[in-house]
Amino acid sequence: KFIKTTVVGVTCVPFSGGQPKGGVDDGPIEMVRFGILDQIQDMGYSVELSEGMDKYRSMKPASDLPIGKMKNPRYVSMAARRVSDQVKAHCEQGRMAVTLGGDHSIAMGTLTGSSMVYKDMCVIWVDAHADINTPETTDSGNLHGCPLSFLLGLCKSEAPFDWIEPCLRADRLVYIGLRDVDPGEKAILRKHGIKAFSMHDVDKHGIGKVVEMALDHVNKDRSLPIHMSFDVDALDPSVAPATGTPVRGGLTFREGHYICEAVAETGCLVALDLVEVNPALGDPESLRQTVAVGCSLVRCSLGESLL
Ligand code: 5AB
Ligand code: MN
Ligand code: MN
Ligand code: MN
Repeated sequence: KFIKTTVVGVTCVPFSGGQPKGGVDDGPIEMVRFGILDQIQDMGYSVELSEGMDKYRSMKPASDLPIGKMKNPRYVSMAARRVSDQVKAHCEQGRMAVTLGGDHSIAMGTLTGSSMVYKDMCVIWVDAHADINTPETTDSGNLHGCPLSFLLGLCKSEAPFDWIEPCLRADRLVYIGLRDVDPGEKAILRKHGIKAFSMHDVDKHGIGKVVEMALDHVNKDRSLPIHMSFDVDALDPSVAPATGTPVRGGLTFREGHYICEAVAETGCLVALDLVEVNPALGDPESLRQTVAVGCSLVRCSLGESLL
């Protein structure tokens, strides 16, 4: 409906500054090594890769003292701004924008980028966590737990994040998979009436019904562009063990894939993030399993299972 080419615009973001564990910056390269780019091409797409993925690491400022509770604020801001430019460029060309992370703070960039081109887009956030802490409510100070508060305009526009224009409406955001939400985040979700389908809802209704309800909430007529931001920790740790903040009781392999398949089926997907794969955590088999499932979710989102 919105995608104008058979080109997939892939942005690799080897970035870990939004949280303290090293290794998540190797997520994209591991997915590339596993063959994600060839796999996308084998589906009949061509791939346009954003340039200079090495730059993300070298952007790290020599000094980046916390601002309030926020850790690495300048580094996170600079990286997200670059991601934003790269994703925006893909969207402007009518390409499907696929971003491989990296920690979830990079969504500050992916969503500002896509929303500049698709002003009325909606967002499906698949995650164990709500990632909606403000610089005030965050306990950890890790910015991968905060991207949505910036995108929704819930915190004041201050340096170094003053370049972020609030670009998302609370009624155009829906969650699937939540099971570890901070008290401050629960208050924000309630206050703004943000729709969330937790694991309890997945148990109660089944994933098919949950995805249908989620789409009905943000995209009743299936007429709006969709940006899906998929945190691999939405999956159960038995399915995706190599991630920084695993939470038990998550989505099964099939439930995760069903979400991607159903979103692909709408024909509305314009941008996808696959984040929080951390190859440094766990044994080689955990790594292989997590990277493989990440690649498989990307392919399903691009319509692999549609005949
Ligand atoms: B992820 C926590 N809410 O703010 C915080 O992995 C966890 O991108 C955030 O979903 C998890 O630190 C961020 C406790
Ligand atoms: Mn998460
Ligand atoms: Mn997340
Ligand atoms: Mn995580």
